[in-house]
Amino acid sequence: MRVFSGIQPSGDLHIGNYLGAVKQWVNAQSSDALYCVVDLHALTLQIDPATLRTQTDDLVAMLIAAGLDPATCTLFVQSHVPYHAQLSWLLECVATYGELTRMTQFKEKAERQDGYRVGLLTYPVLMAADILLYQTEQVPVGDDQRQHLELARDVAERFNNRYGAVFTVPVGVQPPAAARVMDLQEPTRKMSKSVASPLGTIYVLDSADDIARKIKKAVTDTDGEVRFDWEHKPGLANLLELYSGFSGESPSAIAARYHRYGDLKGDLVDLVVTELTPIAERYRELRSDDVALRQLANEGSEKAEAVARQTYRRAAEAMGLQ
Ligand code: ATP
Ligand code: LTN
Repeated sequence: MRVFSGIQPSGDLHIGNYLGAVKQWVNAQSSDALYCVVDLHALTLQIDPATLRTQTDDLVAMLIAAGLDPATCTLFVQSHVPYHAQLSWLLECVATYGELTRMTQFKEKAERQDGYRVGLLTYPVLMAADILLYQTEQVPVGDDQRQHLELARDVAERFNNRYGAVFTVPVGVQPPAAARVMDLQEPTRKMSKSVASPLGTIYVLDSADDIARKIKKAVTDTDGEVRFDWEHKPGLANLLELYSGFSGESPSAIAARYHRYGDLKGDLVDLVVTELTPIAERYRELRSDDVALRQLANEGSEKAEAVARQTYRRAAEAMGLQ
């Protein structure tokens, strides 16, 4: 089963990224899985060049620390493989302006700034290129990427109908719990790398003390009943989803075992700290050797490029390029 997914080096990894995406990637890794640090996507918003460079190395190290094994799967950096940008252009001539302007994430991000970049609009086409270059069957992503994935499927089908069967049509896969982790302080907004919310976001590299403080201060409600109910008790539902993401038990089964918010929060702190502490330790080791890290990423890029080249050539020829 060919698996592909990507993540932007746009800030520190939080537990939403970890549970929604990275943990699924680790479980799905095989010689047929490719995972990509999508640095080209990070250019759609303002980012300092030196920061982008550092965050790309940070994220490669973080993904290995979280359990991706570069000897098993292919881990690489998007801009190292030129076919992503090249196929993206071809697909921009298949996707329509109307479908891109309808993307929720584009509308939200464009609203927050003046003079937003064209790349913010065309970003889902680049994402489609990422996926389609590898004849991907499954794309493990969080819930917020569903609409972008649907676009990738539409573009693949339209291309195949118009120019001949070149692309596999991919499907998105979400984890059973924690596919959309919400901000701990504002449980109606998703936890996000690029929105600063110091108490609302738990980072994978947070200290045990910070994790405890953030979970203890997480917003709940005043009725005091432990029950899994997103509509009426979003803060508590979010904590139950997190608990489920870390333990594998279902949110309702977890809720049934607790009577007090404080007890639930205390056990959640232990679960999170136990899983994240060894990741942070491995991360620090890996990050202390830049040369070895870059070497691993370069090897991944070579493997990816060999696959991407073939699909790109087929797509270009099908469209009439010589
Ligand atoms: P940004 O705020 O810069 O958009 P992000 O935190 O949304 O960043 P991405 O790099 O866009 O992170 O996403 C990487 C992966 O993490 C994607 O598969 C995405 O669906 C998933 N993801 C992001 N935020 C969450 C969340 N709050 N809950 C679950 N999954 C998430
Ligand atoms: N748009 C995604 C990141 C991303 C991605 C991909 C995910 C870029 N290319 C290909 C899956 C497959 C996001 O999380 N913001």
